[in-house]
Amino acid sequence: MSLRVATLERRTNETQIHVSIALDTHAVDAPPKIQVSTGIGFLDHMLHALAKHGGLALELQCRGDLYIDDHHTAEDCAIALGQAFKQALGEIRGVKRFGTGFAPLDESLSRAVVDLSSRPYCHTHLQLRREKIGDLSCEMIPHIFHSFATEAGITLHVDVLHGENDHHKAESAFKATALALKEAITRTGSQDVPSTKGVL
Ligand SMILES: [Mn+2]
Repeated sequence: MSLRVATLERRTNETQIHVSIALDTHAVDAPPKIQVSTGIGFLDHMLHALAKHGGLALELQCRGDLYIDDHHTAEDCAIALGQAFKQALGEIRGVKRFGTGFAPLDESLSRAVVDLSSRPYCHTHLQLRREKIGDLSCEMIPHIFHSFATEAGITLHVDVLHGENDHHKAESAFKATALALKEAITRTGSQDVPSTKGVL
């Protein structure tokens, strides 16, 4: 069975991104390589957590127009990651399709639910109160989930159920999403298309 991998370059006047992703890291002996460098420290931290707990190998480098602000870089990294994820996943066949993740981080608890539906939709309820965490604007965090879900072609619901510390809330949200994705992309061993319609 072929390993699910993708590499892509995404270049605009605002950002230049290289991303490589591998979904089947359990099939490889070495620990999955995760190297994220976006120029936004907290975004690196979140994408690293997403890859680590999603069981993904991920290389993502972005050179963006951070002299403007964090918007283009954060959005475009999420777009590129979503595109790479979709490309690596390929046809939705022989996978669980649905995934659920709960992740606490101290006082914060998040829930994420994923459907590899080919129907892009994203709901987020993150309860963030600060303007920024490090150099990442809090308003960009739901936008990252939306951009990723849209480009990946998945349905994604992410809720911070409770929490106090915004760093914890955001990190638990990414970890919960990672766990949900990891379950959804798990191979079932069959070649079945997990839909009554016969196609996803
Ligand atoms: Mn942290």
